[in-house]
Amino acid sequence: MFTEKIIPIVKEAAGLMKRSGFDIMEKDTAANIVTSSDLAVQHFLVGRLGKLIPGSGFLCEEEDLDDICHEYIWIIDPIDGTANYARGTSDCCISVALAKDGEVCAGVVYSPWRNELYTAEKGHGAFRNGVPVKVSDRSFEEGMLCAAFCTYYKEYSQTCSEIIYDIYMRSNDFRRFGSAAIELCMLAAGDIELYFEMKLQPWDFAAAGLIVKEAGGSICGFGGKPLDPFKPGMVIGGNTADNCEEIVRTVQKYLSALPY
Ligand code: 2AM
Ligand code: CA
Repeated sequence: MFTEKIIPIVKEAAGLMKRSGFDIMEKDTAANIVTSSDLAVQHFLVGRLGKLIPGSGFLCEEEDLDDICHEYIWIIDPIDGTANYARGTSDCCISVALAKDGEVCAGVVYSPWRNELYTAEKGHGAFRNGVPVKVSDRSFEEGMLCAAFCTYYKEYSQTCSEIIYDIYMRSNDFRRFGSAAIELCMLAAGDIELYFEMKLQPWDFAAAGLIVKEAGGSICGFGGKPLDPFKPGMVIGGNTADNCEEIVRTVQKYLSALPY
């Protein structure tokens, strides 16, 4: 099993996520930051995971290592929820996915301050701290939605807010934790039921997307299309296929095509 080999490396990498003494740098916009810890965690993971599968490639958030012409590709977010991390709040995690021949086959999401380790291997179920998890059976009306307003692309925030409002008015409530990977893992574990993000990067959803599927949930892109683990895209999730499709339909009331 790949996850057994990935877990100790990810846990060791988490030791580089210091609570203080890291530097914060801006990327393309003031909202988009990176810390010295993101860079240290990514550097460590690339070195150690590359040795697990010699010849494997990498798609990572913090460095231009995009190199996806390989049988095995690691898709890595060294810290998902960097804004939370930089403020000292707990909702941040390391996300590592392994794709074989273009399909994600293993996923590990580790949140040290929530003390949650989510894992999945294709065809073998999903786990939180070693205990099997599955999605809840709540209805759409009882569902808790996680979504965000597209912080990195605020030109889409108005549309996002209309879609979120529409779902919110017909469901139980809405939460925004600030880490897509954690929110998707919460969907897998039955803590929330509904998920919508206008535009995520592959490293935000690759590992957690497999964890959702292995927990019996549904995840897809705009129009219900399968997600491409190497391309940015809209991410829609549901505890059931029906609830996922209801979000797909809701999105289509506001958007006839992806705006990017
Ligand atoms: P990141 O920390 O890896 O950049 C979707 O919500 C994604 O947007 C999150 O997974 C997170 O990814 C990023 N994000 C969340 N809150 C944010 C904020 N306040 N500012 C910028 N990016 C944020
Ligand atoms: Ca990140």
